[in-house]
Amino acid sequence: MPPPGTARPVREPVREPVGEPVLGEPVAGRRRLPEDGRPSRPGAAGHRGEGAWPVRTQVGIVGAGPAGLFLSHLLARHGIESVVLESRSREYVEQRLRAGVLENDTVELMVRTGVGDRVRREGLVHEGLELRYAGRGHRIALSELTGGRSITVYGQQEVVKDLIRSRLDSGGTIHFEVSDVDVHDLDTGAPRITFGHGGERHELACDVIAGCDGFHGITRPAIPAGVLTGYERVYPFAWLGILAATAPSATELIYSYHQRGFALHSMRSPSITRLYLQVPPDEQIDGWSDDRIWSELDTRLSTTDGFALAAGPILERGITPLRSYVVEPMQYGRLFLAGDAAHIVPATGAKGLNLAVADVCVLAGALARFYATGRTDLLDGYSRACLRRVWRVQHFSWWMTSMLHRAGDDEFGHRLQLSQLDYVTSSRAAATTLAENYVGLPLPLPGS
Ligand code: RFL
Ligand code: PHB
Repeated sequence: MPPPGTARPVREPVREPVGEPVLGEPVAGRRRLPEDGRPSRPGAAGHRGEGAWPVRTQVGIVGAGPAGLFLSHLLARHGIESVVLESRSREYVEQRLRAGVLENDTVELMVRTGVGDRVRREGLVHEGLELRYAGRGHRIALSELTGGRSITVYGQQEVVKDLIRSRLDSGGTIHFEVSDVDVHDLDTGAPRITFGHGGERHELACDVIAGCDGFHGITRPAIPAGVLTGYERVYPFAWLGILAATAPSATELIYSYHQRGFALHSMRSPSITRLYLQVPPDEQIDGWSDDRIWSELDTRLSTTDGFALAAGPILERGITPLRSYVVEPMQYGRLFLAGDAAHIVPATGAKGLNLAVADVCVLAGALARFYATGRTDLLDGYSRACLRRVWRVQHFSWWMTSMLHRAGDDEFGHRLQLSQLDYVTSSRAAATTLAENYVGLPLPLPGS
């Protein structure tokens, strides 16, 4: 077996014999959601104008991040048509630097649904991680503790590239650089999306709208006041993240708790390192020279046995706030929220993208059941089904964040954190709890 952290193949794909319908062609046996008792329209997406703009689809998806793209991909496998509307350019979403850790079943889902070739080839499979404190490292054997499950380090923008290519190659519709997206008639059987492009307004009639437009999107705020309840925790720190052109200094991720604050050593490839530092929430990036960043990382990642951090040219840098947020319910009428549009987790648990994937697995399954049988039970239970996992992941992300960040001069809290770290790194039961959550709870995978 190769050493942990090196690229190696994930299990072989189990492909399902599902045909990909071309957008606009009726699919045999497809049903439409009834529109308030009116007979549903024929199964084809209509087009108008120059023929490039669909005016009708089954599922209108706002946002081409991981949630929207995975949803469109999964729906297509069930023969359900969708149109994805994205405010940014294709280049922008394919370069946006974000997540790096994919759970076991996120990768498995990609592989089993035919978009996993590159993640299997280029992703770095990790079977453990390190918790570092008081100058010493302690390995959490993720795979050994979870019956062989693992995580894969593979950039979010690579997942996005893989999904966009797959959707477009198989005839899917994604419109980039649309403006002024708005959703209407959500509490009727015929919701609509309006948007601008090239100086013209367009309208898309849908059976269902999926709000996959992230935390700052327009779908959640379009729900009438009084329907949703938000639950939030804001942390008194942020992360300063860098991408550096230097080989990782260790084969596994290192989560380090230090008197001066948290630091994280991660990576993107054998020659690119990703590193993070805890900073105050209002920190300005201008105050951080390259030397200051490397020196602070060096201090916070140092060990008594001489760990050496390799420095190199910094390719990108940015500051991200840490926040926990959940909205309940995740549905209003024919609008279903998924991913960051419905919840945010602090990045310490490496969960946001993975949770977005879990939401859209539930939504795709519920829509597939409806279009196949006419039953709405899974759609009606969408929010409840998602929120069970959302709160588990919220707890894990909050717990990792609380254990690993320095909160002012709270000496009592500091000692509690050391005690928790000591427990997690010495008790198999406690380490298993971390490992089980970190590699991710099972997803409803096709072929299982
Ligand atoms: P996204 O990715 O924000 O995508 C939403 C998309 O909607 C578009 N949009 C609109 N489109 C049309 N009309 C509008 N009005 C629109 N408004 C917005 C946006 O342009 C965008 O393309 O949400 P989605 O799909 O729910 O995906 C969520 C993930 O992106 C997010 O949770 C993760 O990046 C979080 N995260 C991590 N997650 C992990 O699972 N593992 C990790 O290791 C991990 N590390 C991280 C992270 C997030 C980070 N930052 C920068 C927030 C590390 C960091 C530093
Ligand atoms: C990353 O590689 O970007 C990364 C890794 C682990 C985290 C968050 C981000 O918890």
